[in-house]
Amino acid sequence: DPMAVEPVVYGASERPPRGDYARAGADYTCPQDYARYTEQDHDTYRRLYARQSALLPGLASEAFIAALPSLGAQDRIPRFDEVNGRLRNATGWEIVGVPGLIPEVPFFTLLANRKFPVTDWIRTPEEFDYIVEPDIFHDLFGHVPLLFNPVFADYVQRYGEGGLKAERLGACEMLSRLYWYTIEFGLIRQPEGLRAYGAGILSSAGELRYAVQSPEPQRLPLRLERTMRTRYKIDSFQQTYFVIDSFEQLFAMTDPDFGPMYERLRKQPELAANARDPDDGDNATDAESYPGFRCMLER
Ligand code: HBI
Ligand code: FE
Repeated sequence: DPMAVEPVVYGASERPPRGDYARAGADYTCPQDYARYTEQDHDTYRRLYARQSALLPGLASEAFIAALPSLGAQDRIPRFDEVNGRLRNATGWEIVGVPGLIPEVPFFTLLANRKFPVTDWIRTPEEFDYIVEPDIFHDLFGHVPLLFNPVFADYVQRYGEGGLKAERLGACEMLSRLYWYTIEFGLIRQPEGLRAYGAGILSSAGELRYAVQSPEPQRLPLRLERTMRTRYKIDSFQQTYFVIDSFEQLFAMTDPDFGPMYERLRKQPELAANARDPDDGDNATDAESYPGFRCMLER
């Protein structure tokens, strides 16, 4: 019974998954049972959307800000089939309901087929400020807008295809770091400065300003091998962020076959989330190199 497979959760967590997986099919998807949402659920979504969208200017990537209105409803939980009407037209993607985190292979399979799994339950009001497991707000507000961007949407599908290969090569953990440091916590350089494009940053009230403006974390140019060696934290702000110049650059990085790289990486030690590596020296993009931060350092 496929439900017997415990869904993967980021990192080593013994917490049982929160969603009701009995509702899901063999591919782990389940219909969005819209009637199940309470007025409180819609109110939670409205308040999360209002707070988060007010934080975006100057911190979120312009591609994200431009695409956000495509989500539609702001004062209640959007209907997936309404979002899909627009999303299919834009990039051929669609969102499907899932009870929560799902195992790697079903997850990669959905992405490879241009289907993004969106958790169908929403956090309680008590969890307004922080929730460890992704809920509908994280998935819908954080992940779905950039699926309207053609280049980023192609990257996510390529990631899914790569994930199925990685699973066969026993390289899921390495590849999941690329997901974590791009799709979840990626930063992009714009002419005006750094901006966030990762869903984990964009759906977080606290981490959005921290990731873009704090001098505390290190920020490094995205390089596949450095990133796939770097472990990540699942329940605190990131200590390292990786920066890209464009979604085209990110997509182009997935051109080569990752097989030989995985072989090289297996022979190299992993790096802690806050590690400094000798090779970083000439690439470190620490606070000084971003004029925006100098003022903070001089304070
Ligand atoms: N499942 N629903 C869902 N959403 C994710 O983002 C997700 C997942 N399962 C596995 C997973 N992410 C990570 O292991 C990726 O790095 C593959
Ligand atoms: Fe996510």
